[in-house]
Amino acid sequence: MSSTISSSNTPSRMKIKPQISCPHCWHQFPTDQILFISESPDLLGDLKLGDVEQLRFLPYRFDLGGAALDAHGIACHKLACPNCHLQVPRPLLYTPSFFISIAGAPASGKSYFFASMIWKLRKIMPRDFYMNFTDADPTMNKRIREYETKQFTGNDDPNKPVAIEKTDIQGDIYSNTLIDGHLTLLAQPFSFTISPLPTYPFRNKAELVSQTVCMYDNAGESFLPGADHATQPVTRHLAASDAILFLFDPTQDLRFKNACKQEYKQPINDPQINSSLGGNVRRSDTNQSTVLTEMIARIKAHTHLAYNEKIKVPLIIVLTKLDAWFQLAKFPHYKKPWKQAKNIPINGYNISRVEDYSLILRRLLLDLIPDFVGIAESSVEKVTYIAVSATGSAPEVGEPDKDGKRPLLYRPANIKPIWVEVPFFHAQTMAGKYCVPLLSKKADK
Ligand SMILES: Nc1nc2c(ncn2[C@@H]2O[C@H](COP(=O)(O)OP(=O)(O)OP(=O)(O)O)[C@@H](O)[C@H]2O)c(=O)[nH]1
Ligand SMILES: [Mg+2]
Ligand SMILES: [Zn+2]
Repeated sequence: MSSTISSSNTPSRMKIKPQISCPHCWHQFPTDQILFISESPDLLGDLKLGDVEQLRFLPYRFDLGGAALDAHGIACHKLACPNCHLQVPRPLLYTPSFFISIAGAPASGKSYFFASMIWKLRKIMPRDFYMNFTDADPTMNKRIREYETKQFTGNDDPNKPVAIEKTDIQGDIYSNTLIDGHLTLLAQPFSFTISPLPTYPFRNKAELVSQTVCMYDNAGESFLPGADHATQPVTRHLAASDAILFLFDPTQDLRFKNACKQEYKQPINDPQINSSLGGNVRRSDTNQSTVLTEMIARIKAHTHLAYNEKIKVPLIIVLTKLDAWFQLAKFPHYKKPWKQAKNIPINGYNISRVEDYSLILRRLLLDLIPDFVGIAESSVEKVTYIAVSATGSAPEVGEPDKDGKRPLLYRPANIKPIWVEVPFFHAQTMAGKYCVPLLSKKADK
């Protein structure tokens, strides 16, 4: 079967991996157990997914091009996990996977950040690193494409104010399936492939840099204490991830907000800090230190770590909404952390610059919320602090909606993200993945 899958639309050089992890249920299985999704309209109904889904099957007939044939002789191309029956993006068969969890309290800025990060990576990877960053499966990434369109191009007019809606705890970014006979709700992964462009200078490293990245955007409520259930393991990706981005929102922390008010000479124009501006500002009722503690407890429980053992996967604390509290950070500058070095023909990632900023942010957090730093660093081996802004500016307060609430809105033409791609590069580097070349300290001089 392996040779059959490789023969159709994949360069012959790329070998099929012997084992893969499902990005929905994290079940690891030998690749020759992978199922196909039938395409004949008469083969509706699947044992695990219900009546409206196409039947999943283990093929035994193939056409001359190597595509699996379903019971009605129709060639099938989509693949599915043998455990949960959900669709597995094809590039996962050929390239190493890299799983990233995005965690954080409700309204901490996860969805805006996720959309900005992906939007920027699609641009920066080909332009600055000669790598392609693209959807592993466009249908599975429909939601993130919608976010990107809304946030950056606008559906018709880039000057028309828009908002990304709050992530729901149910709906089309979740899938219901039967696992061990129980109806189970799983979070939809978003997956992307990274592969070198023909202009990539290190062709012999092509296999090392190629990968499929899977990420998750949950509702903040799913990270709150008490929300982790065996039949709704929507945040179990935390235990399977190669890196975790925990989003901390300074505008939701009273100590941070007070420090901002003291630091800024003029009134701050963000309704999330300055309540006199009005607007329907969403906030988490649960303290963000508690959300971090809960996340750590879940990872330890599901990876069977002892209470005193530290988590080994890197943790990036992403401080969001930097535009609202930039002055407090007192950065000397905030330049992008990569540049063309003399000794390499493409840009190199300046890890030491990111670490210098991380120290500045760590000091600020130690001053304002030392308990948060304590929780992170006593439980995780590698912690880095990175400040970002998904939008680059404050939201404006819109006209009252039908419920009389005034929404927070952005005009796509005005959105200018700051450093949103850096947590991704850093997560990869910290996890020992070769995605972008590193700039040596000497080259940075
Ligand atoms: N000033 C500023 N506000 C932001 C930024 N990113 C998001 N926001 C605001 O933060 C609010 C919450 O953002 P979301 O991305 O929806 O937060 P979330 O973490 O996905 O929330 P849930 O889906 O409820 O978990 C929105 O009202 C945005 O206007 C930013 O970079 N700067
Ligand atoms: Mg969200
Ligand atoms: Zn699965």
